[in-house]
Amino acid sequence: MARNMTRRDFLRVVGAGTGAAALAACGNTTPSAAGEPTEAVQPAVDTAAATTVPAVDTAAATAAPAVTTTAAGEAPATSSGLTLTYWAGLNVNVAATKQSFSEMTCYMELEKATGVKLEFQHPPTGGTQAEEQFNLMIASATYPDVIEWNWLGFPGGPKKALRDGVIIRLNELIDEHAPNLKKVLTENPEWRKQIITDEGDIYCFPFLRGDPTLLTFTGPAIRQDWLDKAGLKPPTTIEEWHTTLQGFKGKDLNGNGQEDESPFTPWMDSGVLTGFINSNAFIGAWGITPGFYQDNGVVKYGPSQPEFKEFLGTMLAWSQEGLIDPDSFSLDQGAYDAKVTGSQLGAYILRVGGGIGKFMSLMKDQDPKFKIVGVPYPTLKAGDKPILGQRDNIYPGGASAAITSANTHQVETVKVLDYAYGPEGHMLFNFGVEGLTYTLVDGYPTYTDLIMKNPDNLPLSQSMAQHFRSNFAGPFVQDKRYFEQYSQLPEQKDAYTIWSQPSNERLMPPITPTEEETRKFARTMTEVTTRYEEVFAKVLSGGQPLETWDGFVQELNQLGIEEALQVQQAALDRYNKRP
Ligand SMILES: [Ca+2]
Repeated sequence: MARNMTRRDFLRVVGAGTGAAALAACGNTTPSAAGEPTEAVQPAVDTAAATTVPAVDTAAATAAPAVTTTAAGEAPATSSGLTLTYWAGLNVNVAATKQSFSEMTCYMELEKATGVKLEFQHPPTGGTQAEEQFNLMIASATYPDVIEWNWLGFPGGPKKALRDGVIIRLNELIDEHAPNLKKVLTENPEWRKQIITDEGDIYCFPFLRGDPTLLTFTGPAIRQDWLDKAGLKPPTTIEEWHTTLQGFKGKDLNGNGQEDESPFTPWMDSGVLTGFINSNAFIGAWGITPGFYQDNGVVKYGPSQPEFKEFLGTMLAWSQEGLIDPDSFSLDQGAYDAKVTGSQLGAYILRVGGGIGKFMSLMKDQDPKFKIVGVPYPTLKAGDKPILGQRDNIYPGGASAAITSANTHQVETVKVLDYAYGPEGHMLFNFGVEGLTYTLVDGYPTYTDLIMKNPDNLPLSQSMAQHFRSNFAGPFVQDKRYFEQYSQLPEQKDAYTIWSQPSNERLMPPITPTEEETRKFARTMTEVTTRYEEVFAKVLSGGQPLETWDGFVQELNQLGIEEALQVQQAALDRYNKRP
């Protein structure tokens, strides 16, 4: 049995919000899961000695931007210039048209504003290559000045990265030289709590989702035009879902004369369990999640709970009635996309951008009636408010910038990184340059046609990524006004609103297990996760009876689930006591 557990696996099994965190970790966020990193620089170089740390918009005044007029990309490290090496995953949307972050408008402007040049080092994109390169870099102990990474996923957590001397503690540096981030953290103590270690150390310039509306982007969705054809209303309870799916069955709702439709699939990304894991949809009706969650401060594991069997039994009944697509056990993304766009599915678990937005735009010419809408997370009782859904943490962990121990220009680096958290940098990294990529309309930063109706016909995710980082994670505070324009369809906006209803108090915050705890946890969970997915799919497909779930719950004990729970509990307790 494989004993190695990747960071992504780790984050996934840890629980809450992990789907997005894991994705963000390697910079490969799907557009919908986007956090978008922005970055900023602050003045620099030869002003290092100065303690002024220009409040954002006074940057020009204080920074003595000697390099300001130098053409971007060629700014030599003059006596007034400084070059910092900066390792970061190259987001796929940037990679579509650029070789490097240095070609992005925001970084060219950052250099102008600060006089500091960032020399980017990007690992190859795709698969686990970024992670492999990261591991090699850490093993070699040869570090660039700055590393963007998901430090929550570092083995042993950020505390270990600090103790091993990979990166440095930033508390004092931020106090003295990063007034913008300091202000952000002071004004938002809950954000601060998420980004520090259990000991209170600050270790990165974090990616922060600056508004609750940016935390939710996955949930149950359904074909509105099928509901209309079948004379049904959007379902709100598990029972209503049952009725609706039955109402879809055998109706030739795609009108091709064949019974080639399936009412529902929970398949997402990589498997039949993943949709539930990514969203907590359906299972949340029973008050539990498919992973670790907390119940008034006590950590529990969903699959061990009696409610899990009830949930699974319900899904099994749907499956046996032909309401769940039997191909759900063998789909891949291509086959799934073909089924959705071929109108062979009536309901799914989708993301706002990468699901509803993607499929609606793919189908808008082909089938103008094709309409997918988000529907509420189902509850057991009519009228109840759903308590569990998908919600990411404000600090999902991904693409946050740490200063390494090899950096000999710590103060200058802190100032550069701090720029993004001030008014000017915030605009630069979320919206780009006024007059070029946005204009202020009644004070609202409105993207120009260069972004929204790109002359080269680039998709929005790519036209944005040529200029700024708002649609992918990075060291800045993400602005909700980006998302308001990114989600162009009313169906996307509505889905967000509907999926944001649950209070999600049972989700886990971004905890940081110690190195020993991580090892212990992985020892158990690597095997648990494999068996869990296997047994779940077998029961749901009718390959083994529902009663065998009881045996699996016992097996969980033998595999050491209690130990994994203790790890989670200890980390949660420490989190709750953070200074
Ligand atoms: Ca048909």
